[in-house]
Amino acid sequence: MASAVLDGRARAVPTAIKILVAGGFGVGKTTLVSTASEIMPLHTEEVLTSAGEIADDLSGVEQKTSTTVTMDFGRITLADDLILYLFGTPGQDRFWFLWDELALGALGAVVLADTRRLDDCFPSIDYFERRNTPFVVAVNCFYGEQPFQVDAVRRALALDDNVPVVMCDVRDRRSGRDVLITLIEHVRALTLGSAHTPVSSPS
Ligand SMILES: Nc1nc2c(ncn2[C@@H]2O[C@H](COP(=O)(O)OP(=O)(O)OP(=O)(O)O)[C@@H](O)[C@H]2O)c(=O)[nH]1
Ligand SMILES: [Mg+2]
Repeated sequence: MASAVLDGRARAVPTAIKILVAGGFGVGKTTLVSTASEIMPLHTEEVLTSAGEIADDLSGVEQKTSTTVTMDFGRITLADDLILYLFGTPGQDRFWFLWDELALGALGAVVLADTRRLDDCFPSIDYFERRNTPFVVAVNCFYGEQPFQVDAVRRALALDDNVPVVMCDVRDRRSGRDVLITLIEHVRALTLGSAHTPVSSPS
């Protein structure tokens, strides 16, 4: 291929991987895709109206004014040879019908959790467990606070020992990137059956 060889030097064609960013309503999925993305992210936000007050629990995110109605989309280059395409799911239950389409071809998932509403991430965890999709649980530390330890979250969610649980602040680019690196290393370990293959940074 013409683009694969430049000036006589073979150039690696990057691997592109589809990743889902899931979790309960208002847990920070759109924020994670936005801060991590190196391109202008695509959002499908609609304004929350009083009609949704019964269905949408805004406790802890009272300042939230909009919700994702289809998906978020972003891209991040994790290494010279590794690009992730990020697909954020909608958080409201009534958009579950979109999940199978969004999950098609995804190699892994981030399940965001908020320890004030931990139950909200069970449907996402169940979904990925049923599909055998590798996932990590990332606890979004709202206001930088996180009263629970990783082990306590793991026990509360009844996670297998091999499922990584990490703390993060989705408003911080580096933190979001670290979550994605943890996921890729987890996917690699499961695929290769090996313990740990670090992701090398782009030069
Ligand atoms: N203080 C604080 N606010 C946050 C944090 N993460 C997200 N937020 C806010 O919480 C709200 C929810 O964030 P979103 O990123 O829209 O959440 P979402 O999971 O995409 O929401 P849905 O698509 O409606 O399910 C927004 O108002 C964010 O600004 C955080 O770590 N700290
Ligand atoms: Mg959203």
